Amino acid sequence: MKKIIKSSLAVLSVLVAFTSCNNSEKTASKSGALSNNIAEKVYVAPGEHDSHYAFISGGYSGNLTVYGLPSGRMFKEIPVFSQFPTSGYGYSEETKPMLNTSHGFIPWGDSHHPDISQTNGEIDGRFIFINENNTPRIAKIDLKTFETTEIIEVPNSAGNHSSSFVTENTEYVVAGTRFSVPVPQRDMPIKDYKGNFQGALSFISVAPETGNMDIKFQILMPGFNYDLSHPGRGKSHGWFFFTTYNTEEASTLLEVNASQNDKDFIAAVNWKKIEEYVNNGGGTMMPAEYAHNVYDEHTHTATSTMKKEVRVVNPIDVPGAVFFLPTPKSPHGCDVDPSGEYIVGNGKLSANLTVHSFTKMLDAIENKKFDGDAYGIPILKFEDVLAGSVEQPGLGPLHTEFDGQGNAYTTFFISSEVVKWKLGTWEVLDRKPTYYSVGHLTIPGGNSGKPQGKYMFAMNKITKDRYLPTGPEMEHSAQLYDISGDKMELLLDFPTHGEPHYAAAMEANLIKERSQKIYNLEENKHPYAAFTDADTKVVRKGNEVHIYMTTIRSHFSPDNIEGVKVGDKVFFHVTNLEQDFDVPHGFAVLGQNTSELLIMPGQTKTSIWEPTKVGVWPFYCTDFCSALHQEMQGYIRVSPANANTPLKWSMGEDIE
Ligand code: K7E
Ligand code: CUA
Repeated sequence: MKKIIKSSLAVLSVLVAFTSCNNSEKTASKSGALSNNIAEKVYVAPGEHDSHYAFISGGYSGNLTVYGLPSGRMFKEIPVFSQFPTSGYGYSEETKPMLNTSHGFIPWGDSHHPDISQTNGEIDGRFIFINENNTPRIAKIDLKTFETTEIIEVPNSAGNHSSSFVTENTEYVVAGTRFSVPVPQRDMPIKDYKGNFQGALSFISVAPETGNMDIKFQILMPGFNYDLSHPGRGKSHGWFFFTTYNTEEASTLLEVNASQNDKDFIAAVNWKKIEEYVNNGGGTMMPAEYAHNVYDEHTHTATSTMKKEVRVVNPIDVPGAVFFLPTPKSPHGCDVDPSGEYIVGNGKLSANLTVHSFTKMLDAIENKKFDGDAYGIPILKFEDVLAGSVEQPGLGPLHTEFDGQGNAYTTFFISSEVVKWKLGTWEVLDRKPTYYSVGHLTIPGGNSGKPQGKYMFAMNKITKDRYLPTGPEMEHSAQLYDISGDKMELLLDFPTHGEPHYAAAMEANLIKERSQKIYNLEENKHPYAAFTDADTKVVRKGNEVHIYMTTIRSHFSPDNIEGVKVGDKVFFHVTNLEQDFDVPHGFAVLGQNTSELLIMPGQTKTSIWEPTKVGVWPFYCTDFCSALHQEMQGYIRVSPANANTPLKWSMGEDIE
């Protein structure tokens, strides 16, 4: 045992050493000298628009950022799993329920893999989904409004990483567990992991019209780590593929103990078969607790419902539904080419890149050519399912994307490069260094049946020396390549926010025309909305004070309020009466123990203030909205707890 540990650590340290010297070499050589027409290729003249949107995960920021391609300009940060003071998301009363979970209110998340909804295997630009790794959740963002409109928690899961990828008609958004855990959770010795923990693969249905999410079923798999996943497409539509590592089922020192097996598996799941089984009453309902949070565009308010059970399926109860494809050395990315024939397993510690054939897999299954089983799940023979391998393409492969012209692009973390290779012949066609240590890469539409192979961008983990230093940490960096020719051409470096893991990208046209400009005031069904000056009022209910307030350039109504007392809970319900594109108003009051509000045209948002001090306190608009923005202010008087100051409010005259 000791020996194994020592020799494995030695291998790892060599790899680490390789990483660092490789980096410094590139630093020194300053390669990446660009030909002089490069600037034109990324130049988007003032007032012109980019041709593509890129949605880049924020990793530990918990959010999703929106960029333009080819310019690399950041347009927006969409708050998803993290409170966001910039817009008041997760602070306003209306949005707090979005962050509710079975563990209570969780103001932070770790977001990894965005994926855009599809119709017939093509990106349709309706929704974008993204997973939360730490407290397992899947979110849906509506691309009409760029708002997070639904979050569903995933029970029986832990480290929700092989997520959130969608099937070719968005039938399901799939979420697989990275960490196996006791199911259901219970108090047990960690050393009894092997054979007792389980890995849940969740299939979350997406309603065709509304997009509403619901967990249709969970497959309870052996206690491996399910790292990444991809849906079959075209001929393999109806299947889903998951890479696994730690088939050793170790619970400690995984860097060594989970690197023992020569091969781990790709799990191939025939979800159509399981769906049929479930539709006929198969599986069992299991008690579980998980939050389902939905944002209503008309009340501008989210509600959180706690669900009480989930349907689970034991894979060995559905013969012919789940198989294991042996895949070398702790594969990370699991990528399926646009035709659906090739399944790439990116074995992190493997010298070669393994590609499985869907057709061969079906043949082997049909002829029952099994090589034993793991916990009752048949294992296919490596040679029987192998389509081919790319020989020694680089070190530390992580992820692969496709250009739709028969080529694949794989990132290599350790040798810091993107390698282009040909599907079918497995020959390496080109390689380009990245600066440095690349994780994921994205080609617009690369995760669909119809990639648009013009641009590719690599998301790099280390940035040192590419930009001006910003203290010990630098924002991660993305690099944009032109892949329309035979050779990849580096066009641009641009910083990204948080830690980008995956990104989804698409042509701008599909989103741009449908983007919503305002919320229609007539459709505002918020119970505390005020639409005219006559609707504005202040209502006391015990120690709660509800202020129905409106805002329009350049005043609040009311803007003078008296009769509030220390110990009150003051609700500012602010309706933005504007019906013009891009004219939000802000709201904040001195000493408020939360964030500001940013209220979109036609929207109502609520902020709670619990004044602790007697005085006359100003509030104001936080968004510079007009020439008289600085005049957009008001006062609220706070009297002692035992005072008899009558409740009064006004605008445009002195309070009498
Ligand atoms: Cu960063 Cu897909 Cu979470 Cu690989 S993962 S890099
Ligand atoms: Cu409204 Cu500034």
